[in-house]
Amino acid sequence: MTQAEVSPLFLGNPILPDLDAFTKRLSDVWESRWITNNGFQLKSLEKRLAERLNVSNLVLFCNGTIALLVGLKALGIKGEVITTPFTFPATIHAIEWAGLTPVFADIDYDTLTLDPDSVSLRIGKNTSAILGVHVYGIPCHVNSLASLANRHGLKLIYDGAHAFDTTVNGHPIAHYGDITMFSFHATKLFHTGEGGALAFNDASLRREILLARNFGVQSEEEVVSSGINGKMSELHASFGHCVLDCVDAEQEARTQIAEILDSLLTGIPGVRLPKPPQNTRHSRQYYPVLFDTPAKREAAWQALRNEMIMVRRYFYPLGSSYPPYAKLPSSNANLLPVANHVAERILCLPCHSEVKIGDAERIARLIRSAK
Ligand code: T4K
Repeated sequence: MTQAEVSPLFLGNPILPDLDAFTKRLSDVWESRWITNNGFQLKSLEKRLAERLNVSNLVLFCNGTIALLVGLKALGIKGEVITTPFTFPATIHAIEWAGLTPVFADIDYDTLTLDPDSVSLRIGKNTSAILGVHVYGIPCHVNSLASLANRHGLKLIYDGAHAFDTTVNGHPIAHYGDITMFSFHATKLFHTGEGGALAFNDASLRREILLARNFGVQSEEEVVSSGINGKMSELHASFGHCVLDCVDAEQEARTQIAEILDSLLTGIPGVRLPKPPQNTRHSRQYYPVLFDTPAKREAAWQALRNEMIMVRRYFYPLGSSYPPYAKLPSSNANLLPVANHVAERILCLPCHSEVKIGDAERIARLIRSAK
């Protein structure tokens, strides 16, 4: 086979549910003539997801970015928010769009999530919140961050875009912090094409969040807050119902292939795998590996891409280097040594149901020979 005939092995492989099942759901939507704004498909999906993720409050949104923005507003956060530069741009941009200032803290060498010691050094008189990211589905140091937030009277919000079904000591990830955002973009384990959600424990936030999702409109005569359009349509919610039926099988396949990759990659000189905190189950949203030198990462990236294995350097470049944030005092690379080290050495590998054992072996061989 020539290279042109080889089909790419993408980093993500969206679950595509049975088309007949989706068509059936769509015919219900047609019949109802209700296409968006708090419809039946949305409300029933919210209920199913709240049960699945074991949370008392879950509100669906059109995407995770808008959900995060709404979460920041709903918590009444002002001033500075301490966060990680090692994330997708959406985390940091949501802070900026909410009229707040991001302050970057460094990450932990093993888990790649916010380092609580670095966070504590960044807390100042203008800090009002900590925004942790459960990057790749690896949970943050939730107990240490909670202690810090409590001690300093800060809100604690999590970007759990990657953390569907992540648990800590058997507790669902959304039990930690004031609010957790999930992304349901097509590339996520569970998805609705485009979509997202906020999960929270304090039911009194519900009214504010629901209003914010729908322009702040309370009734035909009353607009009570500066809301936005964060609504998820019935078409996306219908898709989500069908995807949810397939998540367990996909999750099982990812766990198996991740275990195979673990055994093939462990012990390769110059390669290390992140270490999630103990007693956690992580979602396997992405499969990250780290190289001992940037040159080796680039060599592996090129070798894998040459074989149409579409690996990605998530999350390089660091958020602290984006032009809108590069001049912030906390963006100084000397303050973020681990994040800068990791961003130059990270590579995410495909890890989903389309990755066969032979693919995993090929990936490991190419990584082993990268110089
Ligand atoms: N916070 C964090 C930590 C996040 O990672 C994200 C999003 C957010 C917040 C914001 O949540 P959302 O507002 O998106 O709900 C993608 C996604 O667009 C983004 O949702 C995701 N994180 C990010 C990590 O990845 P790209 O531009 O890097 O991915 P893209 O579109 O190139 O897709 C990746 C691979 O997946 C491709 O190689 C091919 C495959 N793919 C992709 C799509 C869209 C498919 O096979 N089918 C598809 O439909 O951003």
